[in-house]
Amino acid sequence: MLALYQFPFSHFCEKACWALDHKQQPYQVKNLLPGLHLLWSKRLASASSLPILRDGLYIVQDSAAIIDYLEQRWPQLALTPADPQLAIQAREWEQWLGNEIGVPLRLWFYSHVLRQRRYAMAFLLRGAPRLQGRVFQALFPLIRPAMYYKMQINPANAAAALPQLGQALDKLETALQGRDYLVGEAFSRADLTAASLLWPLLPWEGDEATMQARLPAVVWQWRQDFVQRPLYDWLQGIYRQHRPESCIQQ
Ligand SMILES: N[C@@H](CCC(=O)N[C@@H](CS)C(=O)NCC(=O)O)C(=O)O
Repeated sequence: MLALYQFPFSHFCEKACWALDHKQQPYQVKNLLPGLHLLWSKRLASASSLPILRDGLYIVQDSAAIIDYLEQRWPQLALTPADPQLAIQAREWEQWLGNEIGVPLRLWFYSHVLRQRRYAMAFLLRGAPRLQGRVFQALFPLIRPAMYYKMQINPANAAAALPQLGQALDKLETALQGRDYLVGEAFSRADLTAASLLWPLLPWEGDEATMQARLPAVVWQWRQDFVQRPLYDWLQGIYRQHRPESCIQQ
């Protein structure tokens, strides 16, 4: 059975989950927490980051590499366009979206959410096993600075992340004007990447009020501006049409 080691709140992990669900491959999910995840990731792979996919003896780290692996192993329900030029475009989008949306959104978001313990816990402990959650809470004073360090969160970087993100969202929105999909005429890994990296902006547990209660006011306000954009309609539409039921086996 496939196993996915992930953070249940991470948009890069959502990308890998979605790809597995798209391929209709049952898998076990191992939900981990920041800091404590090192016990697994360091043992399994060369770097520390999640998601990591285990398929028997094969270990695949990084969401793009996971999609490549799934494409090779189960070519049906393809996520990479068959046309080589379109395949290059889809991969370029995927990389660009990770760098220009995934990373700055995360940096700016955590710069606010980690500041106050109650927001950090409300976000990071979603879906966490109880015992792990207790250990995490006890270790949080040590884990928080490590997270700041790992994501290079400091006031200057956090301030720079927001305009970088704004420009990237403008570019993405422009590229989608009059189109359903980023590359060619069909859903591909480019759309899956864009939508999953914006997934934290969809209502948590499908409920706006729950989301608002768990976010610092400044983040909630930014998200409320985001939902006015045509890009938000696209995001909702892609989730509605292309995000299948999860086939996770717990
Ligand atoms: N390029 C990687 C990025 C993955 C990534 O940044 N993962 C973060 C969570 S969103 C992580 O595991 N951070 C902890 C660490 O690197 O030890 C991918 O697409 O999988």
